[in-house]
Amino acid sequence: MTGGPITSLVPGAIDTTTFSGSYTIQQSDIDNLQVTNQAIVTGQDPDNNNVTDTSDDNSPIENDPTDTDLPEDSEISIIKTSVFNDENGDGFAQLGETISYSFEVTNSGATT
Ligand SMILES: [Ca+2]
Ligand SMILES: [Ca+2]
Ligand SMILES: [Ca+2]
Repeated sequence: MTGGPITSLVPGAIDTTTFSGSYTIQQSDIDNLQVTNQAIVTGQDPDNNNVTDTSDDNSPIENDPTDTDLPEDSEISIIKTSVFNDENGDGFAQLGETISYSFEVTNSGATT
């Protein structure tokens, strides 16, 4: 976060420009499909006593965290390949000979 401090705020004044910030989304956030956090503000009254508040998402009198929903991107894919095992080496398939299968599974989405 950058900005501040706010040098003075008269009664009724609202400051929306001094502070700003960003957060870099982590894999755990993508897996949770949400980022939740809060800010705390501290000011000094005329007697230099601290006055403080914990942020709310929509009200000056509540203290709910700010939730940011992240769009889900979950995808998976599989490729299956096969090899004929010509176990007697004669170039033909006989009863009892086998086919081996291999599987390549890929997480092609953004969530774990
Ligand atoms: Ca609220
Ligand atoms: Ca609050
Ligand atoms: Ca054979």
